[in-house]
Amino acid sequence: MINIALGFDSNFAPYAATTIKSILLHNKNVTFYLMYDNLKKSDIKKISSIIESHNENYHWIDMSGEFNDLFTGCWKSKTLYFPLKLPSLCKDDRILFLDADTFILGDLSKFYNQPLDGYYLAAVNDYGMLSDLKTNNKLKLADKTVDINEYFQKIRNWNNTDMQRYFNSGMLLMNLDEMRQNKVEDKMLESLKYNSFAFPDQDCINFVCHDHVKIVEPKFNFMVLCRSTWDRLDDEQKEKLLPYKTEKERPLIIHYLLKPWKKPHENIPFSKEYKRVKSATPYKNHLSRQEIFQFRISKRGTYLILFNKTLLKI
Ligand SMILES: [Mn+2]
Repeated sequence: MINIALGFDSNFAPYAATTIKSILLHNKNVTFYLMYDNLKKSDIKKISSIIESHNENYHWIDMSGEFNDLFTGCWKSKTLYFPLKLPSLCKDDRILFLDADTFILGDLSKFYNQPLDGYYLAAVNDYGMLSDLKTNNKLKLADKTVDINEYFQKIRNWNNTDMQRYFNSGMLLMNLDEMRQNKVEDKMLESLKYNSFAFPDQDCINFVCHDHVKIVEPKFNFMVLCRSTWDRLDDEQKEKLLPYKTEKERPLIIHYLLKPWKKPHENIPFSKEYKRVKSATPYKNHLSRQEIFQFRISKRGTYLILFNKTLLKI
């Protein structure tokens, strides 16, 4: 038995449906915990029908009263806070939380059932963030804007060694028993009152769980990065990730930081497969704003996309 949680609203329903479909294609005995806010009845119907067609189980969890006044940064959606509530929402011993921009390429059961004794969760180091630390990018906090290094070193007080254990929150294999025993949910919700987090959910979970996380291989949350972030990675890191980037090897879980529905598909790993799986859902005719029309001239490429067809590419 595998418990899987997602959190989303109607804007993300077509992509959450694709994540769910990709799970169902490779896995049996799954129970979904679907946390939602601002979701249309038609989305609930469509996604329920996907899961029912595979004879698996689901629970819809209405989160509309929760997290109303919190900072959501450029994400503009409070759905990012939903995983913090999982220790009380799911009574089972563990759950796999996945962002709705992830895509599953295989059988999750071995990964799901790995030993987690003494850990609150298993997650993947955020190598994209380590790359961004080499820049002077600005980060938006609730009340001000700060330099990325100033934020992590001075405000969060996390040095370089700490950052090697800083994990991405798009994939969290949560040991719910251990979290409940240590009142981790209360600690996370409490920490939101006294801290200004730049990456609200991710930094809050890192803040509370930092010393209790099992860091796992990047193939369990292979983050697809934009080109400049990729270029700044260490050689060792690039070598590890390249087989997934070039589709020579299949990661178990892809996390599309760069969205296949926003960029020309051919530039994004496993995007053909993503497109195929999306077209096997009730959202097969859905197009994002960028798929309907996109025109770009730059050093990195010139293209015109109209109704999901690349008409011009240089
Ligand atoms: Mn994500």
